[in-house]
Amino acid sequence: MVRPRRPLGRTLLALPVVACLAALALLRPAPAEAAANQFCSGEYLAVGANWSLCWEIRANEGLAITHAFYTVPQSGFDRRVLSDATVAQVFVPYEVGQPRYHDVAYGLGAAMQRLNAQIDCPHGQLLAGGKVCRELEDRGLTQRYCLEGNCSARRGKALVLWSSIQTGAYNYLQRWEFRDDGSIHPAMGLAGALQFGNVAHTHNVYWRLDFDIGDPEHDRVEEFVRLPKAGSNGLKGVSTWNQLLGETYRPTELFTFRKWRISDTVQKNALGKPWSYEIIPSPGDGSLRTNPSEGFLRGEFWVTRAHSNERFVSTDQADLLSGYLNGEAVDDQDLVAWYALHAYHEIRSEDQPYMPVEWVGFEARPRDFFDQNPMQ
Ligand SMILES: [Cu+2]
Repeated sequence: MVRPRRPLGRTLLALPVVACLAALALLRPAPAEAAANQFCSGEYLAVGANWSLCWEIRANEGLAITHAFYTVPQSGFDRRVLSDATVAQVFVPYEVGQPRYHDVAYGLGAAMQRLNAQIDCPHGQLLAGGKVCRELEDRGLTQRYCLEGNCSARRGKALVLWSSIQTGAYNYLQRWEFRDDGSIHPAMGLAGALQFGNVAHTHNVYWRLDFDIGDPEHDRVEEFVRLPKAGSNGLKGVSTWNQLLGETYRPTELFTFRKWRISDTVQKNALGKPWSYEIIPSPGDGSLRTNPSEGFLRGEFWVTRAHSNERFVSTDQADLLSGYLNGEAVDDQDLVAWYALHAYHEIRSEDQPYMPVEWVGFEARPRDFFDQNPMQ
């Protein structure tokens, strides 16, 4: 089975299916705080689990989140978190050197498959002609507190949008999960059948996240580091956040608990701490480094100034992401965070005849975005 290949020029110029909605959003003034229904309506508006979202299908990136607000109607809480969240590449090189697939360049949106209401989306609604499932999921126990034998507990909810994309023999499940605690869980499910039998390969999934916490401007990016305290014989530790001052890339580093956050330089919570969202690497994730022609593999986290024409990581011919690093300052600006996960696929017997779904995903969660746990 051969994957569909598309000419570079055509794929990169493809317009969103609901371009008219995006155009409408551009025409309206963007208030610092306003629910997503200011920007979209009908099936493109998803509401639940304290979130209001706008979404669309794009030819290249597939299912895209175009606005995300954390919204609690009862209390009037209504605050922007994201303005644009997409999958910016799924790069799949095989260990024998070839092929090296750049699936977003070929078009995830064009390869979306219809879902089955009973099996794929039993508790939700099928949208976009059956290509998108919107569900409000029970996500299990989220709190439990006991005092003198009296216990209280609560279960959580998540607003989920997902779709199924055929890439050769594979099926990707593109999933966006927004939880009632304010956390966001982007994920890609690897499913379908093996493309080439017993040939190991990696699935390098890149997300592009335009965090606009409170408003689109005034973003800052910081990196967390934890080190043993000098002179403590390893028994004490110290940690801090270091600001990244220019466009850059950073590799994952699990032994210092490295993670990143995007914060607002103006807005602070009731404790005087800046509103922020942090990206938590998945502990089981690895890394892949090849050669300079695939420079986008140098780091897992990238930060760039937000430019609407900088949307993709790579094509068959080019390392685009590295080209976006051109020395622009990233303090107090509108920024985009890029985050990559690498799934090493060592073939196992259980991958035949159809693979069990394997999820590749991470968490972006609020840090001082609220004054306290928002689910009280
Ligand atoms: Cu695989």
